[in-house]
Amino acid sequence: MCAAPRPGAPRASPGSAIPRGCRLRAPVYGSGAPTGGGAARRDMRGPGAARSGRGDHPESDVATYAIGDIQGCHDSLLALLERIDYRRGRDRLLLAGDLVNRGPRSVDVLRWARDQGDSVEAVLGNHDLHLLGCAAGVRRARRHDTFQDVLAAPDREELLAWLRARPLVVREGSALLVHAGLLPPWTAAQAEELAREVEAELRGPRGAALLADWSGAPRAWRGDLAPAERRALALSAMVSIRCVDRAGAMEPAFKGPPGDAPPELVPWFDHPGRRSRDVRVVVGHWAALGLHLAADVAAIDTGCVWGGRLSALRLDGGAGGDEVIDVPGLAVPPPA
Ligand SMILES: [Mn+2]
Repeated sequence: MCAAPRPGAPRASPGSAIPRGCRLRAPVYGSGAPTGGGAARRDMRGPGAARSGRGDHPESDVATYAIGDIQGCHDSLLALLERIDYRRGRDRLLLAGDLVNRGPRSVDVLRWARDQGDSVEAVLGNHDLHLLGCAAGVRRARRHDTFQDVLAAPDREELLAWLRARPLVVREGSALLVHAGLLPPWTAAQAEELAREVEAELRGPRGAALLADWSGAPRAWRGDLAPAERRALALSAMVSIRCVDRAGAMEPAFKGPPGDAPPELVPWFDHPGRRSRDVRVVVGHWAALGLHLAADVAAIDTGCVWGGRLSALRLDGGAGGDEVIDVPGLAVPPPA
C-alpha cells in the first residue's frame, strides 16, 4: 500500500519494504502504511540486493548518504552507521540538520560529527540555530529543550564553533541539501547564493540579532525586500518551511501531515510556481510528512526522536531506484 499517512503526527514510519512505483504516484505523501516487522531495510531495487547495507556496490566503494534529523539520538546514529558500514575517510555523509535537541545525547552527536572531518557535512536546522541562539544569550531555552549537555560541556566552545560554521545549503551532484526546504520562486542557484549571504551574516557581528529572531520575517518572497528582511526570510524558509499558500507565501502554523492541510495550502515542493525542480532537494524537518521520495524532492525525517526511525538515503546509488536504510528511533519519545 502506498497510502497517505494517517492523521495524528508525528508517527512512526513503517519498517519494511516500500512498494515499487510508490514514488511515481502523486500527490501521495509519506512512506506508506505501517506494516511492522523488524526488517528495517528499504531497498527499492527489491530483495536480494544489498545485504551489507551498501547496495550492490563493492565494500571498497565510496558511498554518499543523506541522513535525517538525529536530534540527539546518538544510539540510533551509531546503529545506522553500522548498518551502512560507514567509514570515516572513505564515505561521505550529509546530515539534514537538527542534530540536537529533544533527544537524550545532543553533545555526543555533536562530538561525533565534529570528529569526522571532511567525511561529514551538516546543514543547520532550526534546533541547531536555537541552540546557538541560547548559547549566545539571545534566546531562552524552552521547557522541553534537552541540549543543556552541550551548554555545560567542557568542550562547549569548540562544539558550538563547529556548529556555527555549518552551511544552510549544500549541493552534492544533482542533490541540494537544506533542512526544511526552499521558497517556490527560488532557483537552486539563487538558494545557494542566499545561503552564502545568510551564513556570512550568522558568523559576523550581526549574527546574534538574526539568531535572536528569524520568525518575524516576511512570509512571501519579493525581489525588493530590504537586506535584513531578505536574510530573515531566507533563513526562516530554509530551516522551517513546510506548506505555502497559493501565492507561494510560507504558512508557519501547519505542521501535520499534508493530507490534513487546509485546502489553500500545499507542500512547498509541490507549488506549481516552484523553480528548483531541476535539482532533487533533500530535506528533513517534517516528521509528520515522513519519508517522501520523488524526482525533485526527498524528505527523510522519519521521526527518530518521536519513536519513528532514523533514515539514510543513498545519494550516489545506481539507476535502480532509491535505497533507504533505517534503524529504530528513540524507544521512549520526549513530550511533544
Ligand atoms: Mn527542524
